Amino acid sequence: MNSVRRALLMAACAGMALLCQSGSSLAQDHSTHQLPPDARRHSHESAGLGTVGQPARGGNIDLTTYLTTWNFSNLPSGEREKFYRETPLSEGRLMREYRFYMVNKEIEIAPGVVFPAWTYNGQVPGPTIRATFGDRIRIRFLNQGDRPHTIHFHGFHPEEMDGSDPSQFVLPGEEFVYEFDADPVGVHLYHCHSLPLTQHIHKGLYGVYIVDPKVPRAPARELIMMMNGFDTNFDEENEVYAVNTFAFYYVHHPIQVRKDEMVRIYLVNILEFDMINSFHVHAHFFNEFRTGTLSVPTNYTDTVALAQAERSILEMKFRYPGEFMFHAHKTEFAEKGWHGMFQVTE
Ligand SMILES: [Cu+2]
Repeated sequence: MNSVRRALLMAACAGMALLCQSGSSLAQDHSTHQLPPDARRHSHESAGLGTVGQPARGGNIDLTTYLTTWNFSNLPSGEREKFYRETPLSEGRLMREYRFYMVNKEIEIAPGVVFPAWTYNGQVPGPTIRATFGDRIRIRFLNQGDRPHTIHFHGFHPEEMDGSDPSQFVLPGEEFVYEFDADPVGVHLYHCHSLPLTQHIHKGLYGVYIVDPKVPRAPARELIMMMNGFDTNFDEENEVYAVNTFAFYYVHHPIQVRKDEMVRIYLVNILEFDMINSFHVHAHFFNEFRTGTLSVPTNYTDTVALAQAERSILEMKFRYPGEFMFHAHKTEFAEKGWHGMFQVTE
């Protein structure tokens, strides 16, 4: 292709990424002779729905594993006990004990884009905590960072467990033990509450906290999604948006589900700087249980909007096999990384 035609195509594609699949693949004439087997998805990517390239540097956990991991269930036996232990209490309750540590760590948030994160246990989002209503939760938190940090939980707890007053900030090298009952039922979150708060949150110190009802919810394929973003140039605006940290990760690694099976999504918005975030799924509708606190759905829809710290449980069944997008319905966020795919099989 001559360079003038290529430049014209690329200019047109920059303005109309969604409409330029054929033009875009022509523009990438070096690679057309080696199209990967899943050409359809890759045509999405070359059309602008996704990054060019794959994670190389890493520094974070496996984000497909993250979707279905709670209470350190991703760790092999022997390793897991260093971070999580459960002991029976009276009346069927469990004591759930966790080890959390804060550590500064560079993580990759888009191919080749490394972010100097502040993390719980070396991962963003932090480890998911999950308990049954009434269980006792005890978290031993060690600050291995270089400034004061805390863990502030959403949910009931006494004042001294709130982690928000400067007198409760955990200094570098020090340890604090948070302890409270799992209450109320729902999908909640935790985050650092040190000052300045915007910085301590958007740098990566947050995670999901789920409280199950005593009578368990119906069996389902359960997925954890935290909508987040990253300010890579410190201008108090996000340059990269995602669900679960890495831009377009689930475009490259579609989430596998079965047609007609119940899919339950624990959705949390922790996005800093922007007023609102949203979740939209293509071609299907879901029941929404806002905050997950009530047993009846509060909405039946294909799009939800959440302010920071708002969250919802979404339950849906895919009626059709195939590939279906899910993304922020704030188009800017979708184009900057908050975009994924479900792959539905029979
Ligand atoms: Cu902090």
